[in-house]
Amino acid sequence: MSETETPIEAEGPRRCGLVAIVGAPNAGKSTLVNALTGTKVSIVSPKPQTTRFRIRAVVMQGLAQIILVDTPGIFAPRRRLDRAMVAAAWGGAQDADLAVLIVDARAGLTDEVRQITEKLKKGGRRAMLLLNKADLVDPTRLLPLSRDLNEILPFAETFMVSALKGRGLDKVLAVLAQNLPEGPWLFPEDDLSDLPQRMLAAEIVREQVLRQTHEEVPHHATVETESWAERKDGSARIDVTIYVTRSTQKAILIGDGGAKIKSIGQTARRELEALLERRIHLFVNVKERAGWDEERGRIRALGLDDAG
Ligand SMILES: Nc1nc2c(ncn2[C@@H]2O[C@H](COP(=O)(O)OP(=O)(O)OP(=O)(O)O)[C@@H](O)[C@H]2O)c(=O)[nH]1
Ligand SMILES: [Mg+2]
Repeated sequence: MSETETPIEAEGPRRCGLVAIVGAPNAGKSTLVNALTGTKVSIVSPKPQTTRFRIRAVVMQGLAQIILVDTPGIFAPRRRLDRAMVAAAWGGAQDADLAVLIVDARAGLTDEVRQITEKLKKGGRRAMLLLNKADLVDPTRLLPLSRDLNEILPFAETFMVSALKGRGLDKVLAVLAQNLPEGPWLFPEDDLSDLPQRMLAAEIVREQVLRQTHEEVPHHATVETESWAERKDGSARIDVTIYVTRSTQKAILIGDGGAKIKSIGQTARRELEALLERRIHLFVNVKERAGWDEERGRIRALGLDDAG
């Protein structure tokens, strides 16, 4: 190398930091994390309380490694499961270098959002505001919303984006990168997510439960991968169990002549094959297990700490 050539390292310092994405349920946190990483690391559904545990995703932006942490939505918890989810969300904000509060612009400044913003302020963590779903509202509504929220907590930055349409996200990445502390990267550049494959399989099945069933079923279902067997032909056999709390929920999940569970299994299998780029044989079981959402073991199986 000649003396005049600049090594890449000299272009600036390496940066690395944790950015927690927090907000009310259904604000679009997981959609945002998927859009920023350009891949599916976290499941998304139209129903609130889709994400149950923290998921880390790594995005490289120039010399900065942005470690995004998707968190469960923050709401008033009732069940043991809900308490553990909300605790995981606040824990994510506490551990982070930067918290991004994401607000559904169409829903606006709800009581829930106000409470989260006030608590975020008390935590004293550096915070940025991201008004999401800008595609659903008249642009004139964004500025007043931003002003009201910035009155409660003066945010270091306010973004207005559509995570779904991918609008405004380049700026988000650029600003996040600039605001991370200098330091070495914590993860290999291609280490996209910390979700183990067994968890991924369970999550993809749960996403279909959320999308294909309604009312009380989605929030009373949990999915666990029971076994994962590699086959000689390069495919894998995955056995998962969906636990529900009542026999009526089990009947809905199975559907007439098994039609519903078949449809859930088929869609999940296709999705898994695309994500893992291999053939998958997926076997889905449904079991009734009253009170699993109050059970320590089931909650720990989700990777949640259960202090309560
Ligand atoms: N129109 C529109 N819809 C969006 C946008 N971002 C997310 N959504 C939709 O909002 C719903 C909730 O999205 P999620 O990403 O699952 O929301 P979340 O905040 O992770 O929800 P929880 O995990 O339940 O807390 C889904 O139906 C998304 O498609 C957006 O920018 N525009
Ligand atoms: Mg989510």
